[in-house]
Amino acid sequence: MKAKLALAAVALSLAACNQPESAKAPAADAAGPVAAATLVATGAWCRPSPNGAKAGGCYVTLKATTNDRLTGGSTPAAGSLQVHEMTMEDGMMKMGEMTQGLPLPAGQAVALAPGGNHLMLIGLTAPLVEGSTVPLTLQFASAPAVTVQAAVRQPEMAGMDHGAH
Ligand SMILES: [Cu+2]
Repeated sequence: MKAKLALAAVALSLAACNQPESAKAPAADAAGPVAAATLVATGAWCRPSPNGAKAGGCYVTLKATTNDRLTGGSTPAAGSLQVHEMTMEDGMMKMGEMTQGLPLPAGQAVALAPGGNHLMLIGLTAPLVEGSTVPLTLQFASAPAVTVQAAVRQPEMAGMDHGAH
């Protein structure tokens, strides 16, 4: 249910983003340095990858100063880093790359979390080991790239995890 709401919000944001880029104010001088597109990334973490897994999920909370989009990234820990979304298809959760990127409305914290949008490390060069850290460089449509150190750990809300054991 939570994921559904998040996806609805994403759809709304996408609609809002369809305004032409040319509508942007041409001169930022008068407004001062506040106009610079910057991004704050907090609480980055990755799930430990099971033995032999070639992909892993990572999560982070992003807050942009101007309307922006998370378009992708890179990490030395894997061949590629993609932005994924979860969708419900025929009663099954499926994930896929957000080819348009993840919308980041100005001043709004956008959380990537288990069950919803996430960062996918594909082609892991080594297993993600609990207790280690993984550098993730995130790329945005407007803001300069940001590198975060993601802690590899188990999900916090273990009580909500009805995983198959
Ligand atoms: Cu994924």
